[in-house]
Formats: sequence, C-alpha cells, structure tokens
Amino acid sequence: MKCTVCREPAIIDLRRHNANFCVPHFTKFCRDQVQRAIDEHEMLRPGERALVAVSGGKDSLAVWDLLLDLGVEADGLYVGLGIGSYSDVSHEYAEAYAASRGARLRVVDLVERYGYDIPTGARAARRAPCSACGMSKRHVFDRVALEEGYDVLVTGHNLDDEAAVLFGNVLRWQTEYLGRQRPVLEARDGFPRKVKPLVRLSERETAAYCIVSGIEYQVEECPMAVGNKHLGYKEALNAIEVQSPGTKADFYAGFLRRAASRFEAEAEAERETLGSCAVCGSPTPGEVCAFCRLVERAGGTPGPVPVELGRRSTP
Ligand code: Q46
Ligand code: ZN
Ligand code: ZN
Repeated sequence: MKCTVCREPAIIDLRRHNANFCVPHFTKFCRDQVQRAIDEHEMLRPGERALVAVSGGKDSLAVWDLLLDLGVEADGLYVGLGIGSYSDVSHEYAEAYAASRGARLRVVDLVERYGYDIPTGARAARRAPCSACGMSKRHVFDRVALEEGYDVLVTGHNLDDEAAVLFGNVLRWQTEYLGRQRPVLEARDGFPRKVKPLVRLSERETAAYCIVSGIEYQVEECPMAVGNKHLGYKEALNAIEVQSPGTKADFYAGFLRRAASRFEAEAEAERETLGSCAVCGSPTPGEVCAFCRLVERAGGTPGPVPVELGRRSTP
C-alpha cells in the first residue's frame, strides 16, 4: 500500500476518500480537514480565543492538538466527573498532553467544587448517568467559557458522533433537534458560541492521528456508557459504511447542505424564553436551573463556577 501523494509506504487507507497516506500526508490531511471545516462553517475568526472541552480521550486531545498546530490560541478545560479510576486516568492524560505542549489546562472537579459525582448525581436526580453527566459538563463548559472571556467553546465531536446523533434524530423525527444540529451554534442568551472542528474526520481517523502524533489518550470506554443508544447507532452506520464507503459522510454533509435549514424555524419556535437561575445566574426557563437542582438533590453545594481556576502547565 503506497501513499497516494508521495508513493512512500502508506500507514492508513481511507476508503471514503479513495486514498492511502503516509504519516506526514495523513497529518496534513487531518489538518486540512479541520481547516476546511473551520472555513466552511466560519467557526473561528483570526485572533479569537478558544476553550477546548477536554476529556482525555482521542477526539478532544486531537482537536486541541490540531488547533494549536493551526496557530489558534486554545486552552483546555477538564471536568472531573468522579467516575472512579476512569476519571483519574482521563485527567492524567489531559494533564500530560497539556504539559507536553506547554498549554493551559483548566480543571473543574465536580466533587471538589460542588460536592457530588456523576454516579451519585444520576441516582439522586433519577436520570440516566449520561444525561446527568452531559448536562453537568455542558453547564461547566458554558459557564467557564463565558466567565473567562473565551470567544468560542470547542468540542471534539467527530463525524461518527454527528452522524449517529443525526441518525437517532431522524429515526424518531425529532425535528426540533434536527433544526439545531449544526457544527456551529452561535452565541445567544448567556451561551457561548460552540463549534465542532472534527466533523470532517471519523473516529478511526482521530485515533490514528493521536497514534502517529504520539498523543497518549484514555482508551477505556467510560464504565457508565453501557446501554448508551448512540453506540448502537454508530454500529449500525458502521455496518452500512463497510458495504458502501462514504455513506456516513454523505448522510451528514447532505443533511447540512440540503435539509438542516428546513427545520430551523421549528427549532426557533420551540426555544423557551430564558431568565437567570436564582442560585448560579446561568440561563434557565425556570427559577432554578437543572444543574443547580441536580447538585442540590445529590446533596452538594450549587452555585457559580469559581473564576480564579486554571493554571498553565510547563513543558
Ligand atoms: S463520560 Fe459521561 Fe460520557 Fe461517561 S457518563 Fe456518559 S456522558 S459515557 S462522553
Ligand atoms: Zn505521502
Ligand atoms: Zn443554576
């Protein structure tokens, strides 16, 4: 197998692009795909400061690395979820990466700051762990991005993630979600702009990118992910992809090009009017936001995210 560009030995075949790449050309391919996503969807403007939501997994470390290489001023934010050794190890990978690049990693630990962990929070609020977890992470990422004056919040969602979410929304015709499923969500009502620069790269590609770049990451699945519906959607799409390479990317890109705008009006109409949470000040349709209610039920201490957090790692 030879690199499509230089004819040197290739390390990866990308069937949907009908191409094979050597290490330097694969790295260039990943960088080009991220740059293209940024340009196509106007994710970032020159000089903007980005906050990357970092989990210690391949996608978040890959997107952070690619942005730094593209010259973007990007800090990371790790949220400690208190999911046993899974969280401890994930945190170590995030710290090690930040130290290797001399990048700044901010840390908010749910147990230290709010006095609850995800397993307890989920039980207390009678929510599925991923629902309590997703809501907690979104809350902390949004608050820190805004309070620390970042222009944009970056997440590591890749093509497989976005195609699986789209698939799930289409299966149930959740049209108000379809109207909001974009690689860029503009800032509004107390929420920062959110962007997904990895939407042109698959999970296999972000993993390969980390390996060839020497980035060590958490390879274990989160122990609370069992039964997560998205894993099933991913498997279904992967089975189709094997039969006809490129289907996943066409499904997602075709949606953005030809269908997403049709659902926007509905998504807009369903949007609730938001006030401020009486406890933490973040936007909410009720008096107290869902996050503060969850913390309270879990026996923790709700309130604002501290703004003095964050430290710079040294290489
Ligand atoms: S960390 Fe949290 Fe994920 Fe674990 S509990 Fe679910 S949402 S699976 S990305
Ligand atoms: Zn090459
Ligand atoms: Zn609140």
